Amino acid sequence: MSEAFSHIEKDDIQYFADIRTRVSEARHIVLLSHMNADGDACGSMLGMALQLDQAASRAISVTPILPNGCPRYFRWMPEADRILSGESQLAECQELIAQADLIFCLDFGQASRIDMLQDSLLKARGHKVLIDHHHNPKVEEFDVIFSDPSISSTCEYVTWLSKALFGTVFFNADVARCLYTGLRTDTGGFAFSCSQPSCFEAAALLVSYDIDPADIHNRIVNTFTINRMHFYGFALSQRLQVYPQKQTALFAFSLQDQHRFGIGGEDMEGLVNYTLMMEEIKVGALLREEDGRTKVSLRCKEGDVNVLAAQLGGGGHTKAAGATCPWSLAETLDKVRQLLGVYDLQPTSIELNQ
Ligand SMILES: [Mn+2]
Repeated sequence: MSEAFSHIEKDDIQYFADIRTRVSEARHIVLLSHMNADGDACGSMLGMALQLDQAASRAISVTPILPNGCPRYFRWMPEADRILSGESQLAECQELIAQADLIFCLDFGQASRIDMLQDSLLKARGHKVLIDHHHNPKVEEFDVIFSDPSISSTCEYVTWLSKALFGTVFFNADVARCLYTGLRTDTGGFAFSCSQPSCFEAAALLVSYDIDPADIHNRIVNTFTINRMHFYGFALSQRLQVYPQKQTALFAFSLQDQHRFGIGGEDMEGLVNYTLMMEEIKVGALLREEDGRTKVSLRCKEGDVNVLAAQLGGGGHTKAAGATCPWSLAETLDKVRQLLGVYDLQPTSIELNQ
């Protein structure tokens, strides 16, 4: 293995002794990740929590918290049942955040990404350590920042940072399964965001703890309900708008579309990537109506959708970004079509042979 933590900057090392001391002296540790958690959010939080259980000798509690809980697709992860939900256990989460000595913030760069827990985090007296790979973190909201958009995933970052902090003494199969999951999901199965060797070095290190990548693949990918599969068919045949002249495609779903199939936001995870499966399409979007607002996901093969997302009040990565817009589906669709330069165009119609 080459330089074990090539991403860990020399400047970062000054913080390690302090963090180790804080971990060993903490009584209450909280780990937080973002709303609508993905594999990287759940994996980095649990992978870190399982190590802190062992490292924090005096800790009374080590508590992972997600704003709207652990999604169904990731409940198989080791100790996922420990994750508290801000939505259904708000008072308990607020109290834990308030009394925490140490708070690890994983896979998000600004407090607004944790929704109803935002104020609790901003008011908390505990030492806030950010570990993240999104663009433009709000540095004033955290005490120590480990943030690098060139890293594949927060799980990779946690792999190298925890190795730098504790060595690999707390690594085991459970930790490795959690961290491998985020590495796997944030790179689309090692397809993108993995041009740096360190991504594969992290994967190699984690696989050496006797985990089964094929089993993790099945648990992540082959999870569709029958309704979700029918919804994908409906989405592709009825809701896909293609603008070849602008190399752009998008989906837009009303609340009614979602109710009809009995599916929610987590069921659409990954659907936006279907736009990019068309050879000529370079930019894809997915709009999903929620109560009183519309979520937008953006993807691209070339260019920078983080810039587009920023114009909608959101952000993310260069090739994958998103925004939560306070407008109706129709209004948001107008704005997105303007941003993508397809406002005056008609989408292609499906051409079928007779
Ligand atoms: Mn991530």
